[in-house]
Amino acid sequence: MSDRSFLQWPFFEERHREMAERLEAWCETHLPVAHDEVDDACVGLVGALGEAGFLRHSAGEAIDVRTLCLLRETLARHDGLADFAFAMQGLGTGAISLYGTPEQRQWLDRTRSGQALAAFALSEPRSGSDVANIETTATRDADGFVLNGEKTWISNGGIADVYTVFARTGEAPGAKGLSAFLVPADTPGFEIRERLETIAPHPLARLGFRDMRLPRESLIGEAGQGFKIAMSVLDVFRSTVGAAALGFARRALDESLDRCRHRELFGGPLADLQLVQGHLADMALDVDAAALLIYRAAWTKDQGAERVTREAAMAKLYATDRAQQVIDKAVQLHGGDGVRKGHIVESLYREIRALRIYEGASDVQKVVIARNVLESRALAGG
Ligand code: COS
Repeated sequence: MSDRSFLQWPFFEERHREMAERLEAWCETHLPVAHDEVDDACVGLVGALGEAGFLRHSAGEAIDVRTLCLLRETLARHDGLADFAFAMQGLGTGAISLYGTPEQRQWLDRTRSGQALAAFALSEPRSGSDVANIETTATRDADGFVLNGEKTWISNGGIADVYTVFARTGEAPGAKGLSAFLVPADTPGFEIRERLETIAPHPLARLGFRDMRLPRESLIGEAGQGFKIAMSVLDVFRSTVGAAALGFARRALDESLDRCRHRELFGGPLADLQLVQGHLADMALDVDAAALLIYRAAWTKDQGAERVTREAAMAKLYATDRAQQVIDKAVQLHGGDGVRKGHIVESLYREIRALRIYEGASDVQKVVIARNVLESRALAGG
């Protein structure tokens, strides 16, 4: 059983602890699922998470970030694909949760029940980190907009029923000329141009929009506000990426503790060797420090902070970078088993890598944190 003492930290309320217990019991009977066919596995996971009621936390008027983080870290500890399936329902509908009209919000009933899959389409072949450089265009016509362009690295791309798509509407150059749109997958002009395979298989695709006609009502929030909408959605979900990394790291630590207690070497358990203890200490420290940053960011947002850009960036940067180190140590402590295909530690090693890239690469998080502390210093008149 994984260390659960963190649930007693003052960041949490009784409802969080109850949800975490219920989820843990659910994970023990439902996870992991087979990953041979990732599309089917994801659709099945979304259905099962919806039926069990957990997806209701993924979207809505008041998103509770602590609940999102607890869900992601617990699911990730049991099965990376289950975490992915849950996370995309939230990220894919985040803009609707925060800025959607009552009509747009009807989609939330379907994504929260697990009947519809959602996706967040921001990245493009020439604009991943540099969001202000988006080239997909949404041109106004008499009835609404005409969408043309391409998106890539889109999670749930190819299996989602609804996409949040960011495009250039041209109110101003750069970041101030973007808008967000709600795009059902069955809209004529929607193309799945390529399915993308990665080291840890997840449903991913490159998508195209060819002369796609969108009604005026598909605009989410105001025209020209797309960059801020994208950033505020990422502010909510970035700490949850850290939480997923934390779940992977906790699992790596748990597996390592079992291994080191039971594997005999030089006449005693591996855990008796001081160099091994050094690794275990580093791993435990990284796990707790990451958890503190994540739940600090989540708690701050849940207290009503308008922006948690710095807290969320710190949580994502630290938790994903340190989880990579924790998992690398776990591989080392497992010896040959650590790199054997199908071993849990081998799959964690593949799962963790993308988290330092997506939803704002580690390098971008450093830029965000540095700008934030410099700005605070300037405001303080230092
Ligand atoms: N919430 C609300 N508004 C925000 C914001 C946030 N988190 N971050 C920036 N803004 C606002 C700024 O205040 C600014 O508005 P004003 O000009 O009115 O002050 C505007 O948005 C532009 O911001 P900025 O000048 O910082 O834009 P940049 O193009 O320099 O942004 C970074 C650069 C790198 C920070 C941004 O593009 C980013 O986060 N990139 C990573 C994106 C990402 O996560 N990609 C992965 C795709 S999802 S898998």
